[in-house]
Amino acid sequence: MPRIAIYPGTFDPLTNGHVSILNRGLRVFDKVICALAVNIRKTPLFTVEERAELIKMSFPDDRVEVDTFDGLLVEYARSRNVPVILRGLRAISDFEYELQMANMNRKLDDEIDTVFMMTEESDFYVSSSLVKEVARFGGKLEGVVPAHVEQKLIEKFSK
Ligand code: COD
Repeated sequence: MPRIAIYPGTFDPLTNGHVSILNRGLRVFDKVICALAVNIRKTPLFTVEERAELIKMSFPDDRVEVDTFDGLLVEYARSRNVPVILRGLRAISDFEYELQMANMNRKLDDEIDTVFMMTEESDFYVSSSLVKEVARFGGKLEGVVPAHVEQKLIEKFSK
């Protein structure tokens, strides 16, 4: 049986923090499904198609599948027959939110578990929201997001 995990998120846009978790996830799992949430509370800058394309450009091989889901994450995980959710942790502020989410998800389906990976030292301050703010004001994002993501941010904010 291949070991598969779902890595869910907004990915608006993909950052080097996400890339690191995906790369490290691929050392533990045979395949990672990067699941983009469609209907979220946040208003994304990038469309779901744009966000998916930016992930595929970084991970063109079949060990990373990019998919979308709408509604509850546990229902999506059940529909894919994948009982493992992969998440990244940066700081204490992440921990509280992640702990609540992991426990609520387990309450909804006790066969689904969440596996956490700690951020790398170089990425602990990286978030999609800060990246968008820096890009909006023309700041450099080298080493923070993949080059094709930086290019797309420049195009987005030059319109
Ligand atoms: N270093 C390490 N990890 C990082 C970094 C970094 N620099 N940046 C982000 N990450 C991790 C995050 O901690 C997270 O694990 C993952 O990458 C994705 O991050 P985001 O910000 O793109 O995604 P989120 O946190 O907005 O995703 C939230 C979901 C969409 C997964 C969640 O809201 C959800 O499941 N929604 C569906 C509805 C549902 O089921 N709700 C009930 C949940 S209890």
